[in-house]
Amino acid sequence: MNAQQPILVKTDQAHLEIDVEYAKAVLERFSNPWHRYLLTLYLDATAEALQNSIATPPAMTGARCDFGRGGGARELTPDEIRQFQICGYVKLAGILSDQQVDALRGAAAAAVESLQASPNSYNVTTAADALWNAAASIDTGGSTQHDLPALARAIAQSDLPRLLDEARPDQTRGNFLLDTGVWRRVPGLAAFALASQLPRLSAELLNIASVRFFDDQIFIKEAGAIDRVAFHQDLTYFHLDGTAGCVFWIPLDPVRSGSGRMGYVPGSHLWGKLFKPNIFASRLPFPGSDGLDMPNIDVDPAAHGVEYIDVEPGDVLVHHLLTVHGSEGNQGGAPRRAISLRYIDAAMRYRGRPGAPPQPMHRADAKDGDPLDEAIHPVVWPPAPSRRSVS
Ligand SMILES: O=C(O)CCC(=O)C(=O)O
Repeated sequence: MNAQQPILVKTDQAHLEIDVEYAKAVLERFSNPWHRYLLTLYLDATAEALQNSIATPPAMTGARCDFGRGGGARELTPDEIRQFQICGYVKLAGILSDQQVDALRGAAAAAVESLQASPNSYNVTTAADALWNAAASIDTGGSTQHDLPALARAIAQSDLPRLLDEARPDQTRGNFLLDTGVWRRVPGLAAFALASQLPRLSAELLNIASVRFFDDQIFIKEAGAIDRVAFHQDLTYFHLDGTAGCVFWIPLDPVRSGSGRMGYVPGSHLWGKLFKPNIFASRLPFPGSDGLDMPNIDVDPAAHGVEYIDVEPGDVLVHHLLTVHGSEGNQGGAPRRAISLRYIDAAMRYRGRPGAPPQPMHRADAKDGDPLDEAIHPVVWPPAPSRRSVS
């Protein structure tokens, strides 16, 4: 192979021209073979020459991704971009293809099957049942992200209530399951997070030149999981300096009133305020956390102008890292599955926030001002300058 020359790759659709030097330079930044493999997908690197230079990790064998770099069901409209910038959130109706929704449902199923393997997974329902029952012993399920005994002490000293919607008499209670950093064990989610159109949409919504994938969370509210998520702002959980970031909340089921809708406070990303992170099951802040106390929005969301949004699979809700939001419980008889993917300005650096829960994706020895770890937070936009050639 002549490394100076772009290589022409015959794909099903067309010839694809890849700047090999650029692609190799990008690959060099990724020391983890998983990420190198994923990046080959991101680069559309079907070139034999490139693939031969990359060791495919055994766990990834056969994992492929057909999302297409930067491609997707449709483009953003100017109104959607304006709504995101003015309101701090927007519903992108029908932005994902059926194929993408199916792939994400598969990823969510794989995540739930392997939940026990994650040090960051929690059954919020059973954990909260124990935390609000001082006599109960707390089963961490092997997860280490949160200091549950410290939360139990804070709850015992507070009169803030646990947030639950009313259970329907005909519906048995279900569990609210949560996990963080799923992309690192579920290849289908990694491929989507790194290689779908979402990195490009982030650049357009935030009006930034380069985008880093920050992390993911899955939020599964089983049928009858009536746990609400207290109103909060994502940035103050994340140990980041800077504010330019957005969260794509991707429903995998239809969501209506009573089945776990997301609700947003319009314009709250422009308030210029940082609120203490709370424990989700209640407005109670994490002990020792910095920031202002969140207004008591949960007691009367309508009085605070909260907009709750109905969605279908294929729709995506996007909010700014500073937008105040929360969710309703799922009183219904079907699960409400959602995946949340977070993208930030590639220039943002680490900044520790006292009291905020440690995030699994930050290095334990990270110091304020450190750049983010490229292997854990890859730059996903702009892509390598490959371009279609005349076939
Ligand atoms: O899915 C939910 O219920 C809450 C999600 C959320 O708060 C988020 O994605 O930031």
